[in-house]
Amino acid sequence: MAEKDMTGKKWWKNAVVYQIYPKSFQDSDGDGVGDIRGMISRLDYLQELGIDAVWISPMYCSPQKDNGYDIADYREIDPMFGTLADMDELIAEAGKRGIRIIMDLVLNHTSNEHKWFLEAKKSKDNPYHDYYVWKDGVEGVYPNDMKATFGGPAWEWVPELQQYYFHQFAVEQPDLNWENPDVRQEIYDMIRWWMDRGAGGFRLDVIDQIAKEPDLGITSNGPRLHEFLRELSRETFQRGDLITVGEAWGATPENAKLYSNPDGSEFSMVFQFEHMVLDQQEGKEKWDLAPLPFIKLKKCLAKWQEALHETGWNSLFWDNHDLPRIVSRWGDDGRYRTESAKMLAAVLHGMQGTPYIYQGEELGMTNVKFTDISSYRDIETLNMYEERIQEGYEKDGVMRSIYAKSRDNARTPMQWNAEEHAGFTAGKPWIEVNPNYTEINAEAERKDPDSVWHFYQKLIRLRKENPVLADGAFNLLLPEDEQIFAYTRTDQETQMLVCANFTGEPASCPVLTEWQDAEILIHNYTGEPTEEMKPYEAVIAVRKRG
Ligand code: TEU
Repeated sequence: MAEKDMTGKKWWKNAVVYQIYPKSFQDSDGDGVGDIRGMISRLDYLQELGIDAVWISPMYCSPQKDNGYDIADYREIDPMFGTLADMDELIAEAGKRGIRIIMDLVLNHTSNEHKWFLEAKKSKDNPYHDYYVWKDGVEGVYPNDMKATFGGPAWEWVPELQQYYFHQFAVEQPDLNWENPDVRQEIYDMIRWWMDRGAGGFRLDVIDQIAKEPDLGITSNGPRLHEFLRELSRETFQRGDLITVGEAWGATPENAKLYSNPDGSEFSMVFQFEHMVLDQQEGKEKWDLAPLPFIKLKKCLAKWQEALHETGWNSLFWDNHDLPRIVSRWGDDGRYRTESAKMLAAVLHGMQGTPYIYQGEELGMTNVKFTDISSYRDIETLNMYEERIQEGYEKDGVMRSIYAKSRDNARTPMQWNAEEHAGFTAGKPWIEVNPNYTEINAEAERKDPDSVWHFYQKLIRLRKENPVLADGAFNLLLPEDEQIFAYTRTDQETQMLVCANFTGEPASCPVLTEWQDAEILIHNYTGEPTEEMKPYEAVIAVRKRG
């Protein structure tokens, strides 16, 4: 795999990444949990789809309180997923198919079962004590009122030490102290170790939260953040030809230019989430649903396109393992499921940046509605349910929030075929399969040339064939239109039009008349597109400039 193409561009600017949530992708041994050998058996599927890299959520040794985002040993694979030898084989087998493996690095916190933490809580003079964030105090009087993302206070009392430790996520996920240079060196060493094993890139979990000053209530974008990131990058990533992506819920267009500085001093790109928090009540939690004015979404995406053009690099995504399924969120998972899934894909893949596809998105997989809370598995969902029921919220309302936003929407098993458990496992799946697997599954979609799957395959190919998709400037058309999402991408020679009806009603789009003579590259309805766009219709067209 060449480091740079002829124009000196980074390879990942033309790449499409696929995300695997290992617990739910493919089980090979019948224990109901996905594993590495299962992944290896599906590499041909991924190659056929045409993707360049796979980001895999954490598979390190972990007590699995947060499905692997609580790491107990960064240099071991959890036996549930396989062995280090399996991992080496996965990297090698993927490599043979031109696919790089992107590892997930959780560097903000470890598991409370990590040996560093077990040592740290033995005594204040233990060499590992300062690996974590502590505060002297008295039992029951919290250092301040900071809350943890998964519920409850962000401080946990350790009676033996008469101290609190700080945790932004679960109690079982103590925060690392990045101020301590030993912590940073241990981390760099571990990353280099994975680079030597052939990791092709890294996704960095909640990376905007590593530089914190909990005393001051600062947990995101702390003053030393970019200093730490530049050191991290220099000591590790810059020694290889990697793709790196930082997860930053607190990213703004301004700091995204630092994270994804074209000089390579930090990462290749960031995940920003501004478009993912628009459908919640301002100042409240994601569970507090609010209708989303489409124009807000469109303007938000356009703003990011314009801001990072030639000054940074976007990552493009609708879904991941923490988010509800896009077709249920902003499409129509009933009557127009296929059309709307394709429309959403076209709008995203037409933009500038590196697209990410979350497992099952290429099938138009939908949210799930388990009627009983006991079918849910996610710590965030379960803690919220408990908390809100105790606070007196009405159960139906809480369930509605779960149906709309629970992370388990994304975590039901991959739907491979119409056989029992969707072909995911021969055993009992750790979380139930979405009952719609008999209709929505990979086998059926691969046989059907008009499926969502084939549409994705085509979009991925388009990105390889049309340099304007990687480089072209973005220009939003019809900014005030309440149904149409239309934009152009323009470079020296070419202009491309992406035009989509974001609603289930017909919509008039005069732009399409102006583009009548252009070549249609992709279209989610049969027949010529006309000014009258059908529900969720989407078109990508191209013409030479002149
Ligand atoms: O997510 C970061 C994060 O902030 C999420 O907890 C987010 O707020 C939540 O999912 C929204 O519902 C990362 C990982 O992607 C997530 O799976 C982990 O649970 C979390 O970090 C802690 O490591």
